Amino acid sequence: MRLVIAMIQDQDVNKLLGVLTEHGYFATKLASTGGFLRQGNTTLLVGIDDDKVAEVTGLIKDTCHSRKQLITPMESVGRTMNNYMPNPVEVSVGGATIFVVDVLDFVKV
Ligand code: 2BA
Repeated sequence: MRLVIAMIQDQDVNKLLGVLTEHGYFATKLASTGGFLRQGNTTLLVGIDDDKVAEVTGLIKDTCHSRKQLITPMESVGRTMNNYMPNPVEVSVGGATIFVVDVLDFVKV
């Protein structure tokens, strides 16, 4: 068994949970925060059989979109400087960051 851990943008969550459920997958949604932007995102946990990894990662890829976001560099590193206002920088966020890990044991009681 494998555990898919997917960090996605909040805007894609409802659609992706619908797609996963339609295809018969169980998922858990966790509220998370990106370490760089310090903004809310969503982490999904999806436990699946080994042979379903390609299908699940494909569904995530098809559903989650990349978006551009403007950030002020000093905000992202948590520093402040008087009278210094750096130009905003554009970063591309998503579609999704996906980890697939082996599951040693899976029990439902
Ligand atoms: P954040 O950490 O808020 O990162 C948002 C976006 O900022 C990233 O998009 C990337 O384009 C940029 N970014 C992040 N760290 C950077 C850095 N050190 N230098 C320059 N640019 C940087 P994505 O790569 O699509 O990541 C979206 C979210 O997925 C991340 O939000 C984070 O919550 C998660 N994530 C991405 N890679 C990860 C990893 N290796 N481990 C754990 N979480 C990760």
